[in-house]
Amino acid sequence: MGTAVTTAESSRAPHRSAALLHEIATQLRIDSVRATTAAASGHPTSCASCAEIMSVLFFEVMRYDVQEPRAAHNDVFVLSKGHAAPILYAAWAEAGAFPREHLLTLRRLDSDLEGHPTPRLPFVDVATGSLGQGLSAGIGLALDARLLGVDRRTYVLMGDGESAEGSVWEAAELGARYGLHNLCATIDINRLGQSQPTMLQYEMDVYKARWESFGWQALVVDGHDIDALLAAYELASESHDRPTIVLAQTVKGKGLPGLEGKEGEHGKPLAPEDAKRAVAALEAELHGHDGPWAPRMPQRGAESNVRPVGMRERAPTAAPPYIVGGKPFAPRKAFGAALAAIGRDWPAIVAIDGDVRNSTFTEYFGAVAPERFFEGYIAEQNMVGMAMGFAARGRIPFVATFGAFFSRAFDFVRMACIGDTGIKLAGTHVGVSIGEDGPSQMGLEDLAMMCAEPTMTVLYPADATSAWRATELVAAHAGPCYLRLGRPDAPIIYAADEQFEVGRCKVLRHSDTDRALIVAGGVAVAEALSAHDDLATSGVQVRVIDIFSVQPVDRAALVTAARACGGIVITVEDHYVHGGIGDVVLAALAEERCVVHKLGVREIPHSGAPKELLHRYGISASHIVTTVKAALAHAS
Ligand SMILES: Cc1ncc(C[n+]2csc(CCOP(=O)(O)OP(=O)(O)O)c2C)c(N)n1
Repeated sequence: MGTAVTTAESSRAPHRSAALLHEIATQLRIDSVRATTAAASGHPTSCASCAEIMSVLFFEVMRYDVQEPRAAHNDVFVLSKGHAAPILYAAWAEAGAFPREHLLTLRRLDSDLEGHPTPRLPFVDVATGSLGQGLSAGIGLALDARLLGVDRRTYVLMGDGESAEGSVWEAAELGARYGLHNLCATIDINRLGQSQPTMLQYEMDVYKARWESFGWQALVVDGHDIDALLAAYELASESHDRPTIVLAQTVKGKGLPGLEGKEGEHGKPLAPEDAKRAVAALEAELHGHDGPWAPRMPQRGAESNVRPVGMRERAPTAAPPYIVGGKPFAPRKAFGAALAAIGRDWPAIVAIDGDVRNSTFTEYFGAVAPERFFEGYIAEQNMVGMAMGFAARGRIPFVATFGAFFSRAFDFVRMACIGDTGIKLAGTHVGVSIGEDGPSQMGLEDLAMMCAEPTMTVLYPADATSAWRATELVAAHAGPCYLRLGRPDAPIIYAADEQFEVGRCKVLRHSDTDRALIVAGGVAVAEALSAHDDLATSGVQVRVIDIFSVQPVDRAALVTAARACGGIVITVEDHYVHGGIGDVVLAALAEERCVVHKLGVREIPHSGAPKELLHRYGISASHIVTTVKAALAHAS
C-alpha cells in the first residue's frame, strides 16, 4: 500500500481510545443503514466505507462547538461526496446537534435532512452532491480562516470516483499555490464508483504520486485503521507550508454483511429484513458506549472575539464620477472602479479573477486591497467553488471573468443557487459588441444561463454610472447575483444621483403619444435611444426602457408601458435571441394583449468591429427603426 502512515509513526499525545472511536464508527454505520432503509433510498455502502474517517474526524481530530456550528473558531468539514449525507447527519446527531430519532426523517419532504446536504442545515456550509466541488469550497473556507487570523482547520471528504473530476485538480493546484496548510482533504478510496470500479482502483502509489506532484503532502493509510488515521491527521496538522491529502484505502460497504467490496450495490438501501440483520451484526460489536459523544471544543485564545465576517456589517457607497454626456466609459471598467471604491475598507469583500484582471478591471481592487484579491488563474470552476466557501462564512466574494467562461462553471453556479450562497459573478465581454476577438470570447448565452436559476439576481447596466450602482447593489444583496458588463465604452446616460434598485427598470423616453415600446439592455440601450431620435424625426414617438434588472424584472413597469404603447413591444439585446431579455419581457407580458418582436443574435457571429457587428446581427438602431415601422404598418 505505498508509503503508508502507520501507528508507529505517531508520537502524539494520547487520543480518545481507538476502541471508542471504532465504536462510534459502528454506530454511524448503524444509523446510516437505518436512515436509508427508512427512506427506502440513499447510499449506505458509500457511508459505510468512510465510517472510521468520520468517527476520527468528528470525535477526535476536529474542534468545534456543536451549538454554534458556524463559529469562526470551529474546524470546518465539507462532505464533497454529498451522497454520503446520511453519515454526515449521523455524525452531527452523535455529536448532539439533534436527536438520533430525527435521522429516520432522511429524505422526507418535511425534513431538512435531504438526500444531499444543503446549508439549510446549520452545520452545512455549501450544498454538495454534484461531485468535484467540495475541495474548491474548502479552499475558500481555508483562505477565509487565514484572512480572519484564526487557526481553524478545514477538512474535506471526497470519493475516489469523484477525484476524476477536472475541478478537483483545479482546486488541488490552487490549494498548493496558496500554501494552505490549514486545509486537509481525505479521499475515501473504496475502489468502486456507481456503476463500475474507479479508474485507479487501489493504485495507492499512483494517487500519492499525483497529489505530491501537485504540491500536497500525501499520506496513504488504511482507512479503517483508527490509529493510522489519527496519525495521518496529526501529521497533516503539522504541515506549515502545504495542504495535506489523506489517501484512505477503504472497502465499500465495510461492515455490512454480504456487501463489502461488492459491485452493483451503490445507491441501494438495504431491504428492511437485510437492514435488521446488518444492524444486529453491527450492534453485536458495540460495547455499551454511552453517547452522544461531545466533540472537542475549539481552543479560544487571544483571538476569542473573532467573529465570522458579517454580510452587512457595512455597505458603503461612493458617488460614481461619470458625467452625463461626458466621455464614454466602459461598464466593465466602472465595475472595477466601484469594486475598489466600496471594497477598499469593507473587509467582507474579496475578489477572485481568472487571469483577466486587466480586462475585468478587478486589478483596481487588487491594488487597494491586495490581501483580499485572489488570482484564481484560468480555472473558472474552482473560482466559483472558492467563492462558495467564502460566501458561506459571510464574505462577499466577487468572481470576475468573461461572461462566456462562466458557462464552464455553470454546475458550480447551480450548486451555489441550491445553497442560496451569496456569490457575486461579474461577467465582462458580453455579446457581439466585444468585436474583433470573435465568438469564442463573446458571452451570448449568459443571460439564459443565469436567469434559469430562479434565485439568481441578474443586473445588466447600460452605462458606467449604472454599472457602478449595480456593483454596490449586488454587494449589498444577500443572495447569488450576476452582473453583466459590456466591454466597449458607452455613453453616460445617468447622473450620479440617479437611484437604482434591484427589480426596477428605467423609463428613458416617454410621451403621451408613444406608439411602440422598446425594451433594451446594456449596449443596446444607446441603440434604442438613437432609434428613438430617428423615429421622432419622422413623427413616430416611442417609449424606451432600460431593463437594468433582468431578474427580477420590473413586470409592473413593463405592463404599464406596454399598455400605454398599444401593445407593440420591441426587445433588443446583445445576446442570443433565446433565453435573454426578449424572453424575460415576453414572460412578463404573457397575460397582456401584446405583440413582442425580439431583436437578438440569431446565428453564430463572426469577428469584426463592434459597431459593424451590432449592425450585421440585427441589433443596431437602424434595425430597431425598421422593426418599429414594420410593426406599426402591420398593426394599422
Ligand atoms: C458530477 C457528478 N456526476 C455524477 C454523479 C452521480 N453519482 C453519484 S455518486 C457516484 C459515484 C461516486 O463514486 P465515488 O466518488 O467513488 O464515491 P463512493 O460512493 O464510492 O464513495 C456518481 C457517479 C454526481 N452526483 N455528480
